[in-house]
Amino acid sequence: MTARVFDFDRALVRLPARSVVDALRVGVRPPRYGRVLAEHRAYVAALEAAGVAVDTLPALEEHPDSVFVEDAAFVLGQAAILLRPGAVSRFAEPVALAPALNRHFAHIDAVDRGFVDGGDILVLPDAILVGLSERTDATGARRFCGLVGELGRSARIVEPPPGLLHLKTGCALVDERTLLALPELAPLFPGYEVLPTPDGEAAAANLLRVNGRILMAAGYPKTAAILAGRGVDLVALEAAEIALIDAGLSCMSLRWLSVSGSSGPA
Ligand code: CIR
Repeated sequence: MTARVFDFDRALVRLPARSVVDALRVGVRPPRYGRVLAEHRAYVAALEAAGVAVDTLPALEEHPDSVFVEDAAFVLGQAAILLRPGAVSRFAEPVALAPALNRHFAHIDAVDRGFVDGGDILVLPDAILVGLSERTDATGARRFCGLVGELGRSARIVEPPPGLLHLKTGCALVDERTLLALPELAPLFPGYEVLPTPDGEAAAANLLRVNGRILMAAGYPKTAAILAGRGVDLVALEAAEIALIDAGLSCMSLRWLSVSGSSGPA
């Protein structure tokens, strides 16, 4: 059976640092370290229960946002691309991640100009999208698309409406033909069925499809009702503490399929 873009058997995560209380985009209050740690533990357990072997890296106190490994690199099958996060305090995170990526990937490349955060990269069955944002600029996005092209895959740039931290703050793949997305993002996905996030539940959009499961933030009953009955197991995870720093479930891991024959957009 051909693998799907959300079939994964490996993931890389990094333990949250105590300095996460000083992370970027603090909203109503800073997160509590103990609660972030608890959310992270449950997240890793959910990945493992979904069939993923997780490599957990040590916390990096000097990088408050380093628990959000997704923003520092992009991984696909046997290859990894170091990104260039667009926030000054996150510039060094890709370098810190490189030794771990070297352990897992035969081919490693790097975006060498501009800025790209992994939260702006969405892998769909027919395309890899990179969204422009305050963290991802046109130069970085073009360099990223070039590197993806060298891997024999194609990526294209999209321009989501302003206001979101990242493209994936507002959308996620539910199955091979369906996304959950903020209504204003729907035009970015021609050819797909787009389930609009229900009123008051925009924060549920950053869910994570992993193999036969959907990991979603707890506390969004209307979204859970929409997703129920679509042939996937729904796993609700506490994510309220990381939401205080504008983070969701996709950001806490890099995920890939290590066995050969992994699928993805051509
Ligand atoms: C930041 O502002 O960079 C972090 N506080 C949140 C990063 C969330 N990352 C993601 O959605 N991919």
